Amino acid sequence: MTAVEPQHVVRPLLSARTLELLERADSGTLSDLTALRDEITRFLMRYRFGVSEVETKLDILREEFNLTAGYNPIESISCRVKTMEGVLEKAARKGVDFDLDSIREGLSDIAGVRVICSFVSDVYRIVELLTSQDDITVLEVKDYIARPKPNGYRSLHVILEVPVFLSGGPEQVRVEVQFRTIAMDFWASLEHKTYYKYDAQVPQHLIDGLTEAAEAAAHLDETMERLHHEVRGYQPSAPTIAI
Ligand code: 0O2
Repeated sequence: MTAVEPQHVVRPLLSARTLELLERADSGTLSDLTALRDEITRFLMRYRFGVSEVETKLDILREEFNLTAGYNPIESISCRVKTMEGVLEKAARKGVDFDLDSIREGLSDIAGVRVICSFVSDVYRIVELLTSQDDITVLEVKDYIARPKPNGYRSLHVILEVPVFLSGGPEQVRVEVQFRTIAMDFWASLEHKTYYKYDAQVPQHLIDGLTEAAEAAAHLDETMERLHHEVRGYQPSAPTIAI
C-alpha cells in the first residue's frame, strides 16, 4: 500500500538553529532584533503604499477611458513588493551595502507594477498620461520596445518616484513600472520560465526558438495595431517619450 502524503507540510517559521540562538539571547539582543524587525516592516510598508498610489492612478486612467471612450487600453495591472529576502539577494548581486539607505538608493525595483496593454500605441499613451502627472518624478525610462534586448525582450520600463503621505509628512517612493503588450508578456513569461527551468544554461535550440518567437510576437503586435486602427478609423501617432 502506498503511503498517503500529507496535503500540507507545516514548516516551522524559524530553523532549530535560530530558535536555539534566540533562546540564549540576552534581552538587549532581543530588543535589537525587535527594532530591526520593525524597521524592516516600516521600510517595506512605504513601497506597498507607493505601489498602491501608482495602481490607483492607472485604475483612474483605465476607468476614464472606459467611461468616456468606451475603450479599454489597459488589459491588466499587477503589483508586487519584493520580500526582504528578495531585496537582500538583489542587493548582494548588485554589490549594494546591506543598510537601508544604500538599499533605497541602489535598488529601483523593490516596488514593481506591471501594466499589460492591448496595443503598442496604448503603452506609449498610458506612459505619457501617467508620467505627465504633476506629482510623478520620472528618474529613468528604458524603452526596450524601441530598442529590444538582444534576446528579443521587449517592454517599456519607467522608474519613477511617487509621494506617499505618511503621518510624519510626504515621502518619495521609487517604483518600477513595466509596460508591455499581451504578446510581449506572453513571450517574457515563457522566456523567464525557460531560464528558471534550465538555470540559465538554456540549450541553443530553445534560445533560437525564443528569438524566433520574439520576432513573431513583434510581428503580431504590428498586425494587430494596424487592424485596430483600421477598425477604429484613425492613424497612430509616432510615440515619443522624453524625460
Ligand atoms: P524580477 O523577478 O522580474 O523582478 P536591474 O538588475 O533591474 O537593476 P537591469 O537588468 O538593467 O537592472 O534592469 P532592467 O533591464 O530594467 O530589467 C529589470 C526587470 O525587467 C527584470 O527584473 C525582469 O522583470 C525584466 N526583464 C529584463 N530583461 C528581461 C529578459 O530578458 N527577460 C525577461 N523575461 N524579463 C526581463 P529582475 O530583477 O531580473 O526579475
